[in-house]
Amino acid sequence: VDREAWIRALERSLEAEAVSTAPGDLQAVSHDESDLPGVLPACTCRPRTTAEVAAVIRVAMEHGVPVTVRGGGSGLEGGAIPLAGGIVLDLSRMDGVLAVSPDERVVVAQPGVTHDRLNRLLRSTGLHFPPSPGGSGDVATLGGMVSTDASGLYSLRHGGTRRWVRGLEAVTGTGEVLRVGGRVPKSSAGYDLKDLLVGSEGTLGVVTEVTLGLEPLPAGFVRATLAFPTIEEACEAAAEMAGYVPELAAVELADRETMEALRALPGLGDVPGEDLLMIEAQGRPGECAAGREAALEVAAAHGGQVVEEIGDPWALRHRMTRTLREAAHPAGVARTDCAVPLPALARFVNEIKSLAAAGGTAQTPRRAYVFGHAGVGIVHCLMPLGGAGSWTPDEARAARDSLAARAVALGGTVSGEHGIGLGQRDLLALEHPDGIAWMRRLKAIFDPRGILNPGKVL
Ligand code: LAC
Ligand code: ZN
Repeated sequence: VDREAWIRALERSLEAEAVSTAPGDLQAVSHDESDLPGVLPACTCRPRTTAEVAAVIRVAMEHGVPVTVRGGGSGLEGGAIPLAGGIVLDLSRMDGVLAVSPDERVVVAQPGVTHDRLNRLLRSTGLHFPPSPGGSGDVATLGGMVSTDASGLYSLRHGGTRRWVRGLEAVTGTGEVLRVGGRVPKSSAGYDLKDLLVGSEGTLGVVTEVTLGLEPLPAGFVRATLAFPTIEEACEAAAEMAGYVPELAAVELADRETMEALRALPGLGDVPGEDLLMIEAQGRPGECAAGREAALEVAAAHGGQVVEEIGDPWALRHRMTRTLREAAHPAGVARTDCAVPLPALARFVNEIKSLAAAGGTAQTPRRAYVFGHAGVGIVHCLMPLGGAGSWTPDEARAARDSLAARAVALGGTVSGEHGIGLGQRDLLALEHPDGIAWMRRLKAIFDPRGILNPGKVL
């Protein structure tokens, strides 16, 4: 009865067709790209304006209904799963690019614009929004990227989303519209509420508009794939390149197990079965050549050699996450997205391999696929829960916990880029034993009724 009351209130606040309780619509927003179990909400709302978002939040507040915001649904830690039911606020219709200001190198856009679409629209200006979420730029939205401070391949040169956010508009859990930050690249005016909202995964406010800084497209780039005798050598070379070769915009690691899994794909040509680094230098031709040469020199000192026969390394790179997950279908994968300081990278990756080797049998060794953004110390370890080399869920959870603890002990983080969401919630206190209480206090200020994405992050 109560449910009917608040759904009717939503229908009065939005266009009727923007509110749905159709089973197919609920199913579609019940999960993300993680393998965490989905949860059906009671309804979905697809607003077009900030005023409509605020209206939804006010109804939710009045009736104590949980609200889970959803962008492209490409998150990997369950941030968009409507754990407590209630309303899914699907922002995909808020997909307008509101203003581009090339002289200022700024764009203002709604949160539902996808990463790739924004960059396509900007192409004629010669500018772009550099953080790239790897293989999911076609789906990942600006709002979603802001909510996790998403990054990817180019984080070595361009950082994560946070570095590019100038200003935000958000609706808080009180239903108030808040504008934070601004347009200029730098400000010292008071507490930075913008940086608080970036990475808050829909738990403090619903981002309804983003102002982003932009950068000129690189003058050019060169890419190379390098094969190493061992994964330690690959990691050590990555750490050295990231430190000493400033022309490099990306230094990506992929271990031989990952490459073997990709070999099974049709149409990829010769996929080397070795531990690899994939690199990209950006700049003018001379800078690209210098970067490539310096990287090859570092590689050679670690026994690394250029793999000539492989084409564009990113064609392989962009398929890793989805391919490994599909190979473990339907159970899927457990994953880590820890980051460690570069001098500890090889040691950390070795610990992953030792953990994998400590279980399974000689006939059926457990697989731990390792790849990631080695240049910034981010390591994705994917543990299949089904198919070849699988782990039991308990084994995978124990491994994930122990790797997270190691990453923190080494001075790293439990989440380099995917966020805490639901899947990594029990790890946050490891990293922020004191900070977590302050995060709870902030949450209570922005969302006093606890309606925004309950059960996530904290
Ligand atoms: C990647 C995603 C999983 O690096 O972050 O492929
Ligand atoms: Zn990644």
